[in-house]
Amino acid sequence: MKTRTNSADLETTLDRAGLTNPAVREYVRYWAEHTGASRVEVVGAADDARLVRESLSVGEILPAGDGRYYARSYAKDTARSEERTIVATARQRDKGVYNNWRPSSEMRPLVTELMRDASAGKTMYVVPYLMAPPGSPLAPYAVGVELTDHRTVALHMIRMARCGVEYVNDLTEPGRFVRGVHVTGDLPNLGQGTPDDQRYFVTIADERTILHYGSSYGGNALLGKIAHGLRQASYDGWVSEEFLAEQFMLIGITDKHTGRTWHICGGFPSASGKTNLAMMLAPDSLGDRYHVSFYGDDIAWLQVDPADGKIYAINPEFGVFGVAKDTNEVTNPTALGSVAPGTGVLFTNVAYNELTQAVWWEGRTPKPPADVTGWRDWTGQLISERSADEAGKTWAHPNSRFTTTLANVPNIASDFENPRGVPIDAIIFGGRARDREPLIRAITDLAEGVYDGLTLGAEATFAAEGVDGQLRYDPMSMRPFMSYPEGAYAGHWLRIIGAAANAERPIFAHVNWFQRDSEDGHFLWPGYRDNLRALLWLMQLKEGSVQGVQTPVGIVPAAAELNLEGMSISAKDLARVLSIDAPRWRAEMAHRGRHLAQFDELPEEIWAAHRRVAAAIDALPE
Ligand code: OXD
Ligand code: MN
Repeated sequence: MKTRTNSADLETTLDRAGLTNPAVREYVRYWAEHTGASRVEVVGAADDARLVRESLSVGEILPAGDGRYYARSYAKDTARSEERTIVATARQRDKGVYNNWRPSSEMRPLVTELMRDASAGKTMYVVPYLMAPPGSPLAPYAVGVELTDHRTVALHMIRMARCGVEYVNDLTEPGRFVRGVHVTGDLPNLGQGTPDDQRYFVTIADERTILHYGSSYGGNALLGKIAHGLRQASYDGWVSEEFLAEQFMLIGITDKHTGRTWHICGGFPSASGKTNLAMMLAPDSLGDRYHVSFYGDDIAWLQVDPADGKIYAINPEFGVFGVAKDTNEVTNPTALGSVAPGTGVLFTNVAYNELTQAVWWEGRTPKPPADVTGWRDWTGQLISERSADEAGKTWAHPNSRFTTTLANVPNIASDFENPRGVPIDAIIFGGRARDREPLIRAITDLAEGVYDGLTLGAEATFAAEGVDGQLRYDPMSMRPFMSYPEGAYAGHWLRIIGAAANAERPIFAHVNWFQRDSEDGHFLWPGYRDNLRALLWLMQLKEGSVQGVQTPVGIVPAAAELNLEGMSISAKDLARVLSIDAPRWRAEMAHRGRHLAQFDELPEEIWAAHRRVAAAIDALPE
């Protein structure tokens, strides 16, 4: 018989940890009793070294060289599960197209029951955290406490959020924190991906409660990041009418000659190179003049400061939970620097060499290590014992990750902890489009910018989802994180960005680094560091030093306006990435009309923007 925490021990534990907030203590008491955990431990950043030692000693993590660690997750638990993720509230009118809404009266008892005694025999780690730089005006929305019965999840949280009792002890309103409960469950018996799936990842947004059951993979188990940082925060931002919470990267570009820094944030659907862009360095030929600094690769919260009428953004996170696949010296040297020896990085589901403690993933080098001695794939199988049939299997899981704190990123901005955030000059959207979308098109009208974000999408692949050339729309890259109806979401965007003073309003742009030649398939634009050239043009356009060429879908650069120093591209390819393909755009407009029509109460300004763009495209010559 497993023992559960006894209440006197629990009080002593909370006292010793210095956890004084009475509402947090009450919450811990309830869930410790309900989940049947046999021990409770309060952890924060100061406990990291000890937790690492304990995890190493029982083999939950393995050493991956000096100050680097490695973990495998359960083989059927390797990705965020969108189908099992639910936003629940008491109000049917919160139901949107993408938020998988269910009544909280149904979901709370259901998940609570699944969690009953489900942590028996385990330790419940209490992780108080703050999803904001300390002192931020948005800090009241950023306080949370995650309870988790998985030590590796606590290690991830310490890398991804600011963690410690100091973030909850002195709240003006002690009960104002997000309550996140993570119970792993019996992973081999949860029917992942079958009709009997037992997993539930529920954000009860109007109660600021997150109940996640049935996974220990980061995307489902790090409740501070996606569930709080995006779903809960976007709901809070809407209800309070104060801010936006978006799946956006955030960078700064400094002109070393003038000392001016521009800040750009933006959304990209998965697999569109968002982390590579966020960690971009200036091309060598422009490096003497420009410096790119990193603020964040995945989440930004935006609000207007009435004092100066500017939009300010913070990255609420404290770390990077990046996809390892294809990360190498060319695609993202900054990411490699941020997982160097001594960084405390935690790799998940990459390939691991048990003799040398080296790690490897597809795309790290063109070919896997030639000598397979000691190498195991992400499932733990020795590569040397693979059968002929298994030879084609990847060594790392395609969604394998590295988790490292922001301070490890070599070009982290010196002011990344500024509580006020940084003023935003531009908001960009971009997908991976093999034709139609030019390199960059700038949008100066607010409604057209929001409309562009709402019609953002990723190209359907040939194999999977449907019609070639048609996008899988992913509004603002928030489709998996939408917490309230899309029509209201559009209205909230118009209100928040519209509250900026006219002269301070960010410019919008849509970017695409992925156009290909229709005959031989080569990429028309070199990408990676050279992408900075498009963003520099955007900043010059905003400041009026270039004019660009007006098209129905925005302003594109005149070829001579792009700084191409030290870069090679043929005149033909350049002309192609700066042109608008009228027939392809006409087809796209019809898809967009159907996409937008799904959303109830979409503001008239968005429909008007759609009609304006459609009419201008119709007026283009064939
Ligand atoms: C995601 C992530 O799943 O950031 O989008 O991990
Ligand atoms: Mn993300």
